[in-house]
Amino acid sequence: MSVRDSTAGTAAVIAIGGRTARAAAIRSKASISVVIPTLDEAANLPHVLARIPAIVDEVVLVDGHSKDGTIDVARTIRPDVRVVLQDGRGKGNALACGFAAASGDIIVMIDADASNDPDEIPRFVAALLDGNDFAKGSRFAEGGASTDITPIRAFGNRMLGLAVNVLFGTRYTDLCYGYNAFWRHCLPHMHVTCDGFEVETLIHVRVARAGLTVAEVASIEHERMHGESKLSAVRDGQRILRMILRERVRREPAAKHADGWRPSFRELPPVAVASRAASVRDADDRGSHVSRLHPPRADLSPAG
Ligand SMILES: Nc1nc2c(ncn2[C@@H]2O[C@H](COP(=O)(O)OP(=O)(O)OP(=O)(O)O)[C@@H](O)[C@H]2O)c(=O)[nH]1
Ligand SMILES: [Mg+2]
Repeated sequence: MSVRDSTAGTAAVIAIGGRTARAAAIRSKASISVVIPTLDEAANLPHVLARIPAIVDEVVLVDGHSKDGTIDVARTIRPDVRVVLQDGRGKGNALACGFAAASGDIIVMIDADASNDPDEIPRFVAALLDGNDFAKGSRFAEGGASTDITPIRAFGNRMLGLAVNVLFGTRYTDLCYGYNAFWRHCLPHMHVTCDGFEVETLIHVRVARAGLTVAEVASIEHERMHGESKLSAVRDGQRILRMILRERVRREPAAKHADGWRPSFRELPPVAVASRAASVRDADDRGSHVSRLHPPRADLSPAG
């Protein structure tokens, strides 16, 4: 099925409830990773992490060198969170790093500002288990909504979405939305190489060009809970438009170059290792002999 047919299944996808999705996910044994990009989201993160449903196997937080204690907050609420430091700048680079680090069969991308509801994850997963390659969140599909988007952004999103639909033969109802899920096999086709907020557009265009099956999943976006948006409607709108035009003239499939490229992210050691090393260090500092009874101190610097 081509992407042109993809939204035909929207109603069915929307109708699948959380319990059905959970049961199906358990039956399918597909593992699920959630990738969350963060830049100074310490105040919002608790509202996101605490609501991640139990069907999720792994949470990968990709931090852009936050200065507000985002990583500490994440580890306090969810000690098993994997913390990755992005190797460049921007949301696009953060997601590329998170996708490279994620181990799940299914990968869900969700914002950290509490505007996306983690309770919707089972419905995205259900769309994938239903046979689709990519589950694309939409605030404008039937059942979707947003109390966050401003009129100017809604207009820009609509115009850019129209351009993509005309140029790539898609039927997307919402182009610039960061809540999506996909099977791992989509990654080479997405081949995320951009830095900024044009990342969702790049993904949706490349997925369409690769002929993958996309189902839109109605989603309700809430206002960012705390802090400031990092997006600028004019600057990022222009970046998105340039990206659409670049993709339109690109001849080769994105996947052709995907093999030799991987972002060089760094992952912090897990909390258990860090705290064990800290206790050994404390013991050293007190002049105790504990350090001789334990393995050498773990390297607390980020793993390469
Ligand atoms: N790691 C990382 N995350 C980022 C960066 N820029 C934005 N983010 C995260 O990407 C997500 C979306 O960013 P927002 O600033 O909320 O952008 P937006 O959702 O388009 O804008 P609003 O609707 O106004 O909130 C949030 O979780 C941010 O913390 C970055 O440079 N690095
Ligand atoms: Mg936001």
